[in-house]
Amino acid sequence: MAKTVTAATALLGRLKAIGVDYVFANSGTDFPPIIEGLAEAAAGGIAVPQAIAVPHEHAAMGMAHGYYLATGRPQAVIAHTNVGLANCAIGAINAHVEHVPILLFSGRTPTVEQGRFGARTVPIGWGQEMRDQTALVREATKWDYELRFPEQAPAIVDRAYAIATSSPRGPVYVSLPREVLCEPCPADGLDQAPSMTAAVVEPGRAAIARLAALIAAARNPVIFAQHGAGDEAGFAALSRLAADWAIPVCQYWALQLAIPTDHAMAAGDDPAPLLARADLILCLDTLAPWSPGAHGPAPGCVVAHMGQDPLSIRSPVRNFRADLAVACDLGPGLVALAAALAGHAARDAGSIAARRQRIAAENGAARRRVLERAAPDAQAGLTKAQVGLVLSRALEGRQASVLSELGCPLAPMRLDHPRAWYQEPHAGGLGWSFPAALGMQLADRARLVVATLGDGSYMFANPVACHQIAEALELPVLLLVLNNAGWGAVRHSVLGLYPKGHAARANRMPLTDLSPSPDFTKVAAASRAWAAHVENAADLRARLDEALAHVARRAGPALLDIRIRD
Ligand SMILES: Cc1ncc(C[n+]2csc(CCOP(=O)(O)OP(=O)(O)O)c2C)c(N)n1
Repeated sequence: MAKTVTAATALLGRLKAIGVDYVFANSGTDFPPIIEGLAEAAAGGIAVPQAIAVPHEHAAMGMAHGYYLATGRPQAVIAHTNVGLANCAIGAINAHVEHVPILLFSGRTPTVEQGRFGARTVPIGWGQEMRDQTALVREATKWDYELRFPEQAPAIVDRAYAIATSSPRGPVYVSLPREVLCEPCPADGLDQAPSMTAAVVEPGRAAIARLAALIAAARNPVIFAQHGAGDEAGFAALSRLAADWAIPVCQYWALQLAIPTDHAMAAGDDPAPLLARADLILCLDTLAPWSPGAHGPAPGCVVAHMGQDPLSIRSPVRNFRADLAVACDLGPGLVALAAALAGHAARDAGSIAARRQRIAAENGAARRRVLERAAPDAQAGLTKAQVGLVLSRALEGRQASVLSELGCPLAPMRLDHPRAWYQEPHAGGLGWSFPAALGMQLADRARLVVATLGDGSYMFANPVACHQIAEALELPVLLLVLNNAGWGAVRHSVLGLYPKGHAARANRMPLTDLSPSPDFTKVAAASRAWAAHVENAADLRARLDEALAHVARRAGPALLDIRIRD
């Protein structure tokens, strides 16, 4: 008779075989077959991913997100039935909007009340029943399925992985009924290569040629970038083509770095002056390249988009002009574009040189103003920009990744490589940066990973759970909590809509105050992290250097609770 294992064991073994390193899991009564499966695999010599107990599902999703950003390889999250899945929902929303593939699983309360192995045993078996459990995350996933038969497990894993990693990428969800996980599945072939490959869209020759011709003919081309430049090669290609063709690159609400912040063509984060004069705009993977209520391209301006989902097909409403939409990954797309542009002689080399000089002078002056504004002021309290500038200087010469979630702004920082900068997803599901930093650090233990985040974002991250993970997995991330004892972003949003309203005139704005602020150093210390307060500009650099020295010793995480104004 052919050898069998349980469906749970087969699922875990298959995950490992197709390249999943970690299962971030938060277990429950649906987990006996999974936990037994891990033990069965160990006893039977079946390789499985490393299973990590994560004390909150939101953290598990954030870790998978961060791990993918660092490696380009999706990981698995397994949660407890509908309740665990509900806690995964924000992570799924964040990942879906950012095209981050994650293999999300959760148990399904046993279908039957008796008469089958794995049937319901305790009241939650009834309490966790739902008519449509998948509805909790369906809108935030590309594809979903409920495992019906045990022998489907390996093939479903292959299909889930291939779909998640196909363009446009994103999370997928599979629900796992307990009885099915307990049933036998053939063990043969679990270690075979994947049976299905991802469908990835390559840059089309004709579209790239047309884009290159448009750029070569434009008088004032402008590039908007929000998700970096794809990969190392794309990053280098963008820097080169922006310099060669004198094209300013605007990084408005940028989640990743597309061009070094001090590159002569790095045009900061304000779209307005660039939109006013552009006759050609290339949007690189931009969900919302500017704010149409505030400004937009001039009449007659041609707008092109490039990215794995250039029209953002999941958005019901998104009406940015698109004269050309090039579907491809940014890295290969930018390399192809640079090559196509190399075939174009500049229409008028003299005018391009003059344009280059003008743009470089404008960008240089703008950057000097940003740096002046961010210069620490010993009298007034610290600002986020000031912390960013000091952090940037402290990081000079180190290969660091900085995450920002309502944390330090990009503008005053000097960052120059494609893995230098990660901002919170455009979906804005807060509590992202702490666990994402943990995932990045897990993927690359030698790297310096710094998360800068608001005090609100820190609390959204379930910090006790995240510190537990950092200690348990020995992940020496550095956290800078920018503490204004409130939700500044919400306050600013009220002021934006009602600048002279009642709330603006009142001394305290309702629903934005988080005072008294907890002592976050004690939260960190509860898991034996190094932690200190920073009250003013004078102390910041010294404390930062101490914290950096601590994480450099790989002695565990460090946290600075930094008092900021506003
Ligand atoms: C899960 C979630 N809940 C609520 C919000 C709405 N929200 C956006 S910004 C913000 C405040 C964040 O506070 P903090 O991290 O301290 O940064 P600050 O606004 O003070 O700069 C809130 C509550 C959100 N984006 N996500």
